[in-house]
Amino acid sequence: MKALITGITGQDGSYLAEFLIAKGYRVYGVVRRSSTEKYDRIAHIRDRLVLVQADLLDQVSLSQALKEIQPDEIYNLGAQSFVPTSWAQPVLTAEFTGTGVTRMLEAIRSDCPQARFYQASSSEMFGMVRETPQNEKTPFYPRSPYGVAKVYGHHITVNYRESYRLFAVSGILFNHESPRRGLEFVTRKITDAVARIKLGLADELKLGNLDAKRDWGFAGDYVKAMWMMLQQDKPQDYVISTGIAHSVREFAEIAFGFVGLDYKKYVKLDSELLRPAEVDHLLGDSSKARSELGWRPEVGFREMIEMMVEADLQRYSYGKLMDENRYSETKTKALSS
Ligand code: NAP
Ligand code: G4F
Repeated sequence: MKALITGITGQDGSYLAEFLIAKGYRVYGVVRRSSTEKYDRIAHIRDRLVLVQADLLDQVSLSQALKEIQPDEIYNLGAQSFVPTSWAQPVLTAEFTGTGVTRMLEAIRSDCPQARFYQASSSEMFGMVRETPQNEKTPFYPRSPYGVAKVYGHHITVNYRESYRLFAVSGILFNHESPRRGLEFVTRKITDAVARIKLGLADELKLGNLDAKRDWGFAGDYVKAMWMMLQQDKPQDYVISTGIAHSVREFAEIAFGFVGLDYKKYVKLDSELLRPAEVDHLLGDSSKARSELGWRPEVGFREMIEMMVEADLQRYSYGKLMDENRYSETKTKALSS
């Protein structure tokens, strides 16, 4: 089996590539041209991947890639995925995250219509939620240019399925995190700061809305659901979530608490980090995925936070000491004091 992944250099792309390689797939990853390569997240599997240059902004490059590779499965994870940037770059976000989906679907339609297609939709589409919890039938009310672009990507996927009978599905995934999460997202921003503060490299953390609530899961669990959706007899859309929401404040409390610190002493509120329109509370109902796909999350909230803090502590300890023995000693000290 051949799978093509856009966004392979991102958090989800790297976990999905690992998962598919372990299943025996030949994995092709779309990368865009850049003056410096940023392949950190896939460095450990680089020799088991085939990287192809293409861009969601460029129809010709997508068609060429599909024509040559003829993948059985296509996972469209590429996007401008950071919500605040979508206010600063609304048109580019619409192109990457919205119209890019149509370019990919058009390439599939003309160059490999038999391929199964997964679109990375988002709980951000629910925005100012119409009901709680949110399921596959909950109406959308996006609150950012990113959310609007994802709604477009979602509907065009459904439309191409219905218009051209493509096997095209949309996974509506709630927030999912990991040690590979980008440093600008709130979870990783917190765990990174906890590590730096614990090791004496920083003394405060500026955050925006501490009361926002998200249904946070572990990225490694969520990429399995993407694959499961493409193994079904019929193409359908699924919500993927844990069914439990926590606030940013609770996340910070657990992350700081894990290394014996009180978040209240370090977290400073910065009004510059508040958003023009906020999504206050997301909570997903993934019962359809649980009953039809047999999917369920395996890593819990606290376990995931601890994994992220540990990884950031290791990263900074290693960079600071550059010595294997002293490194593990410091890590143990940091965790036990
Ligand atoms: P991420 O870490 O920000 O990765 C985004 C990926 O998209 C990167 O590989 C990036 O490549 C690539 N990309 C950006 N613009 C592109 C373009 N024009 N052409 C081709 N590739 C492009 O995002 P993630 O957290 O892994 O999320 C994966 C997908 O799921 C995204 O579509 C995101 O919107 C969606 N999603 C994420 C979550 C979540 O909680 N993580 C929840 C719901 C939905 P570069 O390395 O070159 O920048
Ligand atoms: O971590 P965030 O930036 O993630 P957000 O906006 O929920 O978006 C993520 O999840 C979506 C799924 O619902 C994805 F589609 C999207 O691609 C992305 O992966 O912010 C989470 C919450 C927000 O309410 C924000 O206002 O945390 C709040 N927050 C408070 N202080 C902060 C900060 N967010 C960031 N990034 N930085 C802060 O300092």
